Amino acid sequence: MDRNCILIGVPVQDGAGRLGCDMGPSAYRTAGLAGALQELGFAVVDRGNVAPAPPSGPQAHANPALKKLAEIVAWTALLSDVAFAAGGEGLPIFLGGDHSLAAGTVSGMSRRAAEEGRDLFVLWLDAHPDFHTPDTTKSGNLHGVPMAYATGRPGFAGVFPPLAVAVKPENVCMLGLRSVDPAERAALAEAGVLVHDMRAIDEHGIAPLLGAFLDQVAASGGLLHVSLDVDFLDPAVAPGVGTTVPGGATFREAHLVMEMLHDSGLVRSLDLVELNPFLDERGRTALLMVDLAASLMGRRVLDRPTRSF
Ligand code: 4U7
Ligand code: MN
Ligand code: MN
Ligand code: MN
Repeated sequence: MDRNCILIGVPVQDGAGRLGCDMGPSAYRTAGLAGALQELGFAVVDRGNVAPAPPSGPQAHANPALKKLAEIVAWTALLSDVAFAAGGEGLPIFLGGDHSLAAGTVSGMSRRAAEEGRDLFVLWLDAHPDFHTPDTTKSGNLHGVPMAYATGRPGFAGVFPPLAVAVKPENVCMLGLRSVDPAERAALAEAGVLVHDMRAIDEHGIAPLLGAFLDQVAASGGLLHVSLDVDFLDPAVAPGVGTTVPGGATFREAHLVMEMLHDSGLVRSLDLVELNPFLDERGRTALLMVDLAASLMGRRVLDRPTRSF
């Protein structure tokens, strides 16, 4: 694991259906992310927040439900370049911001991997697959499309920035799904994405499912990008999110995923997305996300700080 950690604030909220995700980067800083990583021995650079120039006007599309298309296209183009560059300098952690940011971070990291002659693998930790296209989304919220974009699904040509290197669908593992729209279900099956929904986690336990995927990444010599949506977690432990879905990952399931990721040594980049501090309770979701990031970066269970709320 790279010992240089690069924090990049991405205060995008135009991809989500409600306001508040733009405060995510501040909440992670307030919850002590940089200090937690420094304690683990990382050299941490906080680059502050990035933002694209505002678009000159709306971008037309046949789907009238689409919201803020021009804005999200601008974020995607910017973040793809930012991720490509930062991915070559250290381990970038993207502090969202809504999940539309992954259209940029995943596509940029995919280009970075190709530059190194390797494949990008993506671990997608989310209640949702975010596998809509601009044509199939009914809500029109573009945080529901980034993985379809990054894997090169049809429907983005001439709408989103052209992809330098598409992620192979068979290199994607989605863990924790429990809210999938019909169009997404069909597209996931057609593309051949590996999906472990909450029922699979209940039946088999999360460790063997993740372990098999990590073995596959290691065997192929790939780079691993992790995209952690707050709603992967059960709303009982992580209320600070716009899209709560019951039946999510427990505190320990989530930490175990992070601990296994650390032990694998495979992670090259991380998204922390969908935190909505306006909906949080005394910062507990922000603190949990920081703790999870610390577990991923090597903090052991017995070294966890004691906290009460
Ligand atoms: B998130 C949804 F309909 N599929 O398209 C949609 F259920 O980044 C949700 O995972 C998208 O939180 C959720 O609006 C996007 C809905
Ligand atoms: Mn998501
Ligand atoms: Mn989600
Ligand atoms: Mn969400």
